Amino acid sequence: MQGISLCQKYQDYFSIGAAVSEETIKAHGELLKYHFNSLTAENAMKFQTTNPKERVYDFRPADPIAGFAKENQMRLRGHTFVWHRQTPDWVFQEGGNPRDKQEVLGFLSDHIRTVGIYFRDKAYCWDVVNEAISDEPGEYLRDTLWRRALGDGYIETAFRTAREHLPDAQLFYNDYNTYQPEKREKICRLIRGLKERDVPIDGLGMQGHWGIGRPAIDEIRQTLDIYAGLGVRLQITELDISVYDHGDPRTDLTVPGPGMLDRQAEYYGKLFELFREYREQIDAVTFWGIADDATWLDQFPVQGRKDWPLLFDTQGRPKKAFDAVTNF
Ligand code: HAH
Repeated sequence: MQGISLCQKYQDYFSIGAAVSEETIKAHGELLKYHFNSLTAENAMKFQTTNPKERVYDFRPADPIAGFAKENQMRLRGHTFVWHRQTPDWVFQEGGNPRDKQEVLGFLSDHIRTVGIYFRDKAYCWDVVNEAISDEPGEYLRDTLWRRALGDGYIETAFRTAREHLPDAQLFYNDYNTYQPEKREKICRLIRGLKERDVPIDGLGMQGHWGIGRPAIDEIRQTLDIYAGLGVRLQITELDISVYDHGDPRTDLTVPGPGMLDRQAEYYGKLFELFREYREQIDAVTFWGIADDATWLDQFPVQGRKDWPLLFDTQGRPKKAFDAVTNF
């Protein structure tokens, strides 16, 4: 590898992360070592992977990721203890019948304790709760199986349990669409409420699954100003910039359409200029992937539609967007 290293260029600003799997580490090991100083397991540390059955824990998928991070002196983010997706059914029901509150509470604390302690010396922070806020107007918390089983207090319980076993980890709440004014209000309400009750929360993760030109840079700036006032650390935890506008009907592109990569580069450039301004608040910016050959956006929101949302192309070569974020 030669040329500018992304994480070196940003060493006085924030760490630069990538979401990875064992496969993408194999495909892009050298790129990762050269440009990134932090990792998140895209799936390997989620509930359904680490704790697929009652009392059964499996760290084989996560071990190579944690090992690679350690060998290469990279930081590791834990993702995620409590989420309504990628969590097995056995947690909430047995033989079709909902479990009672005490049982589910037992599983929650067993999970956080076992997984947390396993990664205690490896992960410096955890997304303790992911996506608990509702997207519905007028509704505060999302209707999830966790909430149905445990009531609104499950969020607080998760953070307190995490702190009990992980005295030194940074504990995060993580969500998407964090820039939308109504959702932003709800996120502020959640974090203020937790802090008022002395619940141990250290940070807010803004996922950052965005698109070219959306949200507007000013909306993100306003959002950062508001969250900066909460007294928690901020991270961009899952950044990718889709090349598609809302309502773009094309689903069969095999290479990016005309102008897409230029617009993407321009947006990425402005975004990182903004992030640099907020370096006092932002500790890390993590991309949800490494290079355009493997991205969850190939399946979301349109199944099978190729997307090119990252800084490196399908061959792992730096894109225009890379130049835009490193040219300062
Ligand atoms: C994120 N959700 C999750 O935090 C991450 O764990 C997953 O791998 C990808 C994206 C984003 C999301 C979603 O899954 C469904 C609807 C909207 C947003």
